[in-house]
Amino acid sequence: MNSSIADFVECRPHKRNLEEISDTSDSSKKLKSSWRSIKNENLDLSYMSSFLNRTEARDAFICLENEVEYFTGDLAKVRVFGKWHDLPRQQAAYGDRGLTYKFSGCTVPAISWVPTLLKLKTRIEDITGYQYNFCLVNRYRSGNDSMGEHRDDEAELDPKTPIASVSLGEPRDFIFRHQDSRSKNSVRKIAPVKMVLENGSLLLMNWPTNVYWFHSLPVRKKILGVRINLTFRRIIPK
Ligand SMILES: O=C(O)CCC(=O)C(=O)O
Repeated sequence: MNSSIADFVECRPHKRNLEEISDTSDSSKKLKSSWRSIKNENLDLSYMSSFLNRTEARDAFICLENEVEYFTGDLAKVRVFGKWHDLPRQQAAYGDRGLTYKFSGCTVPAISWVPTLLKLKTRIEDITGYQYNFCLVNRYRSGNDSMGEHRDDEAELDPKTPIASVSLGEPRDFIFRHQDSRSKNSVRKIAPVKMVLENGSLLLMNWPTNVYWFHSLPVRKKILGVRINLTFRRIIPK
């Protein structure tokens, strides 16, 4: 692949970052401004809109279109209230050897890393200070494809390692809703948190966001373009 993804020079620590950096040098100011912090009751997100510049994002998108093999057959289906449906998007799972991923009642072994995912994983690890061993790839063919409301709170995930979500291609709305305020009849009225995940962006869902908040990527009929999303996760090895 093009070397631009590999040749990153700006490594901005996150685990050690925002609160802990107290000096006011130019580089420190730049570092602070590169992350946007989004907070609400038990919601803690860090968002970097230009994790990848335009060229890097385009290169990564093209490479992933060549490298990623999406699930077919039964793995491309989802069970909702006991009935099987086609997934409203394409999906694939990559990771360290021997790791498995639980998916709608099936256990799927992670495929070995492909070069572009490995390069992006390394860059995220350099920036954040966290280590990742698994990546779920979701490909949205158009605005008709979507992801239903859910929490990433599986027991096998290390809860203290933020899920790191990279977006490539078409920008899409992303919505968080608090568990106590998900229906019209909910006693508590907590406003949803809405954001747009831009091309080349990185979103960290920090603990305890996935304990209390559900997230979804709704249908947007007017959107015609493709979007690829990568969620890097840390699965606790058995
Ligand atoms: O495509 C997205 O940004 C949503 C991904 C997501 O919610 C997930 O992988 O759990």
